[in-house]
Amino acid sequence: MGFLDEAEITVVSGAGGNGCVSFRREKFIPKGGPDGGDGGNGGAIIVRATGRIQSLSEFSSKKLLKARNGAPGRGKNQSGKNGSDLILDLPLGTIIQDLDTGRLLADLIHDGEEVLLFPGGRGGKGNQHFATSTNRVPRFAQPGNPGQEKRLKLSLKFLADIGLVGLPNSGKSTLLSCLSMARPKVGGYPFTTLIPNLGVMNLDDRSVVIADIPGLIRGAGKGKGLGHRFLRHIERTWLLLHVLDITYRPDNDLLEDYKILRDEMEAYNPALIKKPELVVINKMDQYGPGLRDVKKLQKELHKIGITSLTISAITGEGLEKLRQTISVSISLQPSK
Ligand SMILES: Nc1nc2c(ncn2[C@@H]2O[C@H](COP(=O)(O)OP(=O)(O)OP(=O)(O)O)[C@@H](O)[C@H]2O)c(=O)[nH]1
Ligand SMILES: [Mg+2]
Repeated sequence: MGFLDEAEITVVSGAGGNGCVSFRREKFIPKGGPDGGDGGNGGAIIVRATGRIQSLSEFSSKKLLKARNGAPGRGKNQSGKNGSDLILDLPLGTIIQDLDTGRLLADLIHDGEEVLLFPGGRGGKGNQHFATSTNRVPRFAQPGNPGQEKRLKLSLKFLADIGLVGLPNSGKSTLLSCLSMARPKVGGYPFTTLIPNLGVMNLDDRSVVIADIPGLIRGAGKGKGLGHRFLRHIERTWLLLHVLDITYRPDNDLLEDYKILRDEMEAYNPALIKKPELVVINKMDQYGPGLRDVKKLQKELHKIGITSLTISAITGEGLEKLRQTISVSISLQPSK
């Protein structure tokens, strides 16, 4: 199944069942009182967050979803059964809006969290409730209330702690596989990653979620490469790892590569470049004559206030230091 992070669906809550008009019929009691039961309530629309799914792809085909109607009441004061609720399991980080008004209905950020979007129609009362001293034979009952129909917009924005950004082929996915159990596709060509990947890193006593997104190039904001829409999945992170490839364009300025990416991030959402960031200079196993002087590069980065680390995601060099540095950043974060 493909990856989908936006979907529009229509949901309908269940109608309430009608109340019943009925009278007791018992031997030796010719005129029994009213005994019509109440209609059951219609099923509600409920959304539930789950960490088991990471895409809205099932909604590419499921566009109309309905809760069940309540059953009508019956004689002998029997109430109709309530209609079952429609529970939509959505990935963590899904934002649910009313498509027509734009109103925010829910933002699912805790695993297992359930939010009732709107209830079903109330069941109607049976005629058992309507007997009075002046009207002992009420021949009417309440109808059930109808269900509601709403168009919803679902938008997924991953709830990751750390985002991996960088030009294509810089080694983001390789790094994700070093830091977590995730095994994203890795390839020696640009745009190997076509959809975002999530991995979980165990660090000290907590789990840190890392998001790896497709590489960005200059002009991504204008649709070049895979565009920049995947940046939404790092919007909720608190730390960015910006991966630079030391072997990339040896005759060129790596600082320039760094800036290209920052400009693209800023154009998408200026808040992105205000996030704490660590620059990770990768592929140091290939470091040698003809490549950019890494010490000088680190000094230049330092001058503009950026901490950088050198690693090789292939040999593992520098990864322990990286984990420690991430751990320090975590301890500086206000607790979640
Ligand atoms: N020599 C060396 N190669 C590396 C290192 N890290 C990654 N690579 C290689 O670089 C290539 C690209 O790696 P990926 O992890 O797919 O890069 P990416 O940044 O995820 O690429 P996109 O998904 O296309 O943006 C692969 O051939 C990797 O094997 C490293 O530390 N040293
Ligand atoms: Mg990749």
